Amino acid sequence: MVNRNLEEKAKELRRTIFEVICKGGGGHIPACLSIVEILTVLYEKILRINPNNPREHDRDRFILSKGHAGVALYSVLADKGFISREQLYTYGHAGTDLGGHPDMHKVPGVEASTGALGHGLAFGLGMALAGKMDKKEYRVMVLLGDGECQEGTVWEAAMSAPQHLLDNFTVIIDYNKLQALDRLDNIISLEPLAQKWQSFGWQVREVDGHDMNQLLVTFENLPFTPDKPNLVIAHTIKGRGISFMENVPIWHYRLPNEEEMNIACRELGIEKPVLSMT
Ligand SMILES: Cc1ncc(C[n+]2csc(CCOP(=O)(O)OP(=O)(O)O)c2C)c(N)n1
Ligand SMILES: [Mg+2]
Repeated sequence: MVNRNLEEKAKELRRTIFEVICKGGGGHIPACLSIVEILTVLYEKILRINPNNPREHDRDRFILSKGHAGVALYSVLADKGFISREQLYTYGHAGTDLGGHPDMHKVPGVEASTGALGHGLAFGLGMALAGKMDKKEYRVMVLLGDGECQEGTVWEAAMSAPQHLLDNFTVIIDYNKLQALDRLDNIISLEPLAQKWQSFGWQVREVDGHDMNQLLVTFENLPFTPDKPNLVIAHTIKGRGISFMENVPIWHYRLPNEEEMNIACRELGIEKPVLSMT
C-alpha cells in the first residue's frame, strides 16, 4: 500500500518541478507533471540505486527517453541526493550542467543523454542485453512518451527485445494522448497499443499512471513472465495537478504569466516563485 510519505513525495515533486522551471525561465511543465507518480514510485520503491556511487556496476538503470521532461528527473535526483538542491536550482541559468535535455556525462544518475526522441528504448535494450550476457541481476527501465512512439526506432527496438528474452527490461509508456501541439489521434494514433506490443512478444500491463498503488503493485511484480520483456502502459494526464494546463496542448511550450502563476501556485500549495534575471 502507498503510504502518506509517498503521497507527500509526489506532491513535493510537482511543486519542485513547477518552481525550477519557472525560476529557470523555460521547460516543459505538463510533460513533467504527467510522470510525477511514475518517478516517485520508481525512485522511492523500485530502483536499486546508490546516490553515493551512481555508477555502481550492478545498479538498476532508468532512462528517461522523453528527455524534454528532464526537470522531473533532475528534481527526483536532487531529492535522492545524486545532485544538490543548489545545483537543481541552477537549471536555466548561465553555466549550469542541467540542460533542457539531460546529459549523462554531466549529471550523476542520468543513465543516457536523451531529448532527441526515439533513442532511449534502443539504448536501454543494449544495457539489458549486456546485463543478461554478463549474468547480472540489474534491471533496466525506460520511460517513453506516447508521441515518441511514432519514431521508427522505437519499433525496431520493440521487435528486438523479445528475441533476446529480456525479462530484465521494462518499458513504461506515458500515455497522455498528447504530443507537442495536438492529440496523437489527430496525427498518428497508436491504437491498438497494447495489442501491438503483445504481438511483438511483450508482456503488457495497463495502469492508471497517477495511481501509485497500481504502479507499485505492477512494478513489484516484475518480471511479469519469465523470458519476456515487460511493457507498462500508464494512462496519464498531461499537465496533471495544474487545472488550466491539464490536456491543453499549447502548455507544452508555454510558461505561465503572473495571473496564471498565482492560480498554479494556489493549486500546488506553494508561494509564488521569485524569478531572478540571469
Ligand atoms: C526526434 C525529435 N523530434 C521532435 C522533437 C521535438 N519534440 C519535443 S517534445 C515533443 C512531443 C513529444 O510528445 P510525447 O512523446 O507524447 O511527450 P509528452 O510531451 O506528451 O510528454 C516533440 C515533438 C524532439 N525532441 N525529438
Ligand atoms: Mg504524450
